[in-house]
Amino acid sequence: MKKKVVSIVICFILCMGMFSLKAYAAVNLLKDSGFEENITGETTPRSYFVDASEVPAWSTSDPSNVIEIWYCPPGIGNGFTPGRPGGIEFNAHSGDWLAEINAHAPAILYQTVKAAPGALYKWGIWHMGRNGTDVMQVLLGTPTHDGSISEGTPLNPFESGAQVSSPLLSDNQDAWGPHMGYYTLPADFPESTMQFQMEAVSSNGGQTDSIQLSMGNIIDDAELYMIAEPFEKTIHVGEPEPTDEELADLINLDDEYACEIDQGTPFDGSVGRHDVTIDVKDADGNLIGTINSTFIVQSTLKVKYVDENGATLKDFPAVTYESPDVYTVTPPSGAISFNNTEYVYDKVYAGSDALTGTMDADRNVILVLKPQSSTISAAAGDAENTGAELPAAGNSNTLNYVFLCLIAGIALTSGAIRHEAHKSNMK
Ligand SMILES: [Ca+2]
Ligand SMILES: [Ca+2]
Repeated sequence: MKKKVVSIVICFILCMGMFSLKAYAAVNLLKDSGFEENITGETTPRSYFVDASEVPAWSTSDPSNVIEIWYCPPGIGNGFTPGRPGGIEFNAHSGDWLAEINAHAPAILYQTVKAAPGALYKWGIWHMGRNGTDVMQVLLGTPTHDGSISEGTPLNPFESGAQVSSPLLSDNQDAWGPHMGYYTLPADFPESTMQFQMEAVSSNGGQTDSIQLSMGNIIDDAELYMIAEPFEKTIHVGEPEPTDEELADLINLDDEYACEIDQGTPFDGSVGRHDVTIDVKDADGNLIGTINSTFIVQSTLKVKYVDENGATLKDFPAVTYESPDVYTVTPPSGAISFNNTEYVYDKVYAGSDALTGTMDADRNVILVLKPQSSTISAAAGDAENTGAELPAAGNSNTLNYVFLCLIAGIALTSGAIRHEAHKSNMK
């Protein structure tokens, strides 16, 4: 019975640990996604051509800087019936307002948001035809739109970068069409911001002249979510591989998705830098994107002096490695004073790591010092304090440097030496 209680307590603690992971729900990066926050103050069902400043969240490449929005609350008789063939009453998908991509001329309707290179995004839009079947595209990427629009040509306005456009999104005037997709911003994306753009491709059954393009492609409820982002994580050698739940926490994964390390980039936990690819899957298990991230696995070199009874004489600051380098600890060649007694090196302590080896694991090097005979002691001085007895021997500059620092009892935190790149940040 007692065992059972203990098991339940342990399970509870483990479960608490599991649920303590950060819950993360992505937020829409687009402001005023449904055009409700315009400042026109209008309440009559009809269309309005307004300066973009009256729809503050949105921008347009329209030469006149005009955005077209319609006031058309849901419900029969509340909507707006454009004065064109069809006589169809339109209602907003959400709230009271919707927009047409183009006002009087072909243009791009867009927002600029902060860019997170390497991050996985989800975009979404509700779309409807006006006089027939209309076709649009969502474009994501570099904010370098040059303002030139070719009539009716599916555009990639991101001429200067490797960006993405959605498939052609096609809907008639019978119902709102929901559309969504995923996009991973390149890790080397050069800008600090990116744009979410909407473009009319054709109107009313494939017509592409500027008059037709300026009518149709009705939209509402634009969405752009960042659902996962890359990380660089430092861990210690021997720590277990992160669980999928911990990985999800590291990439700030939206709660509705799952992730795992791709089998093509297994994580073996050895000392060094490990780039891993993390597969992100939707609720149905479909791969929707990958996140490239990095684990840095560290090891630690600790050195100490003990006397013949194993009592500590000096404990040196630990040195951290981020690659499996060769280390060498050089014993003191002269006498060292502790508690008014002169000591000299005797041997490596039983159970100590060797004086030299590789940092593919934590290393603890323990040197036994024994009291020096009185005649030698008088001549040797105090090497610890003066540094006068430092040995010249060593297998490389790096190792001499490590030794010097160990003797001086200082942390390895600076210095223009090649070894520095392998050490921890020591924050
Ligand atoms: Ca709306
Ligand atoms: Ca229009």
